[in-house]
Amino acid sequence: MRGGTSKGAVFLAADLPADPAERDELLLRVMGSPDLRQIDGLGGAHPLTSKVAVVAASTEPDYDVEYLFLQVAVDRPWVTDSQTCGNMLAAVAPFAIESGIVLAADPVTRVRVRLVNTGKGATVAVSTPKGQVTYDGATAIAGVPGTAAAIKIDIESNGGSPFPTGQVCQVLADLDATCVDMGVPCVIVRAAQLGVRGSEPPAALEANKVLTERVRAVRFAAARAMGLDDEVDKSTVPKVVLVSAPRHGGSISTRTFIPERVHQAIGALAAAGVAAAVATPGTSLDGVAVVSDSSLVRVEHPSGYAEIGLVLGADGQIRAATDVRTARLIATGFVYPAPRRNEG
Ligand code: NQM
Repeated sequence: MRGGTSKGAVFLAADLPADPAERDELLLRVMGSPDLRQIDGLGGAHPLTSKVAVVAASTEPDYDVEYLFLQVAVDRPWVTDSQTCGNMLAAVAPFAIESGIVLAADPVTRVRVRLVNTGKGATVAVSTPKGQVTYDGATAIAGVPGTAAAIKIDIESNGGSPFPTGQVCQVLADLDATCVDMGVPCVIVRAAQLGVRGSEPPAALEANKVLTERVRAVRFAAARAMGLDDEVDKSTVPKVVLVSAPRHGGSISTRTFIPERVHQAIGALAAAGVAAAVATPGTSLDGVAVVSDSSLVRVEHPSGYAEIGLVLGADGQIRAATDVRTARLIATGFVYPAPRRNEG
């Protein structure tokens, strides 16, 4: 399925081995990793197209669905559950309806999803006229050709502050940095402090070795500050977001290291984190972001922009973020995993 600007394989949990090591070994063979082209599997040779969602009915009273996200590395024999993915979340909700986990309503079905990786929740509204999922519609999202049915995602902040270090701005690896977590931990730094404009194409940023070393250093420092695994090579978080002044009428311009490749757009939950920082005074975005309405933040990225709604409580705290994505069912059926390599 395509979910937002990502693509991956979506499985029922019951169809995969229960043992995580066995499951991950199987998923590497399903996706064709490790191999830069993923020529022998379903993967699309980029982290954004090498994703897996594992879906099950929830036994928790507040949720319908359990969604475990797994990132399958392209060039390494490595699968990690260190992050969730807001883009694939847009695919998980219609999948849960189509596989009978959630009963469809007419014309919209609200699916309450527990994000297993983070323990947080989201509500996803899927277009289901006459009780049938429809992927067709008039909504365009940047980074995806054409239009499709809108899938509205409400991301709960679960009451906590989005700033996990307790500070909205701090110096990390000699940079003014904001650590934020609206579902995917991010560290936000100004592109100018790293000697780049922040409008460069992803490939140019990936090829800049001086830059990528500094990005790695700030990622390491932020992982420590946020209490994450500081063995950054074993995790895909935090993401490093380079920000600069908006160029197309938005609130902020972004380029996001996820964490080695640069996103062609921006993650849905990463965008929610950037929006939270835009709406909060005193962050590393001060003097760069243009804030006209802090309840609707337009986050520019390499393919266009994402529009994030913020729901603020009476105390000014961020209660939830909303994002509109689309999804598409591309194929259903059987996948034939590549043979184990040591078996020839
Ligand atoms: O931040 C890519 C994506 C993502 C994550 C990544 C995501 C999110 O765009 O919610 O969706 O940051 O690795 O799929």
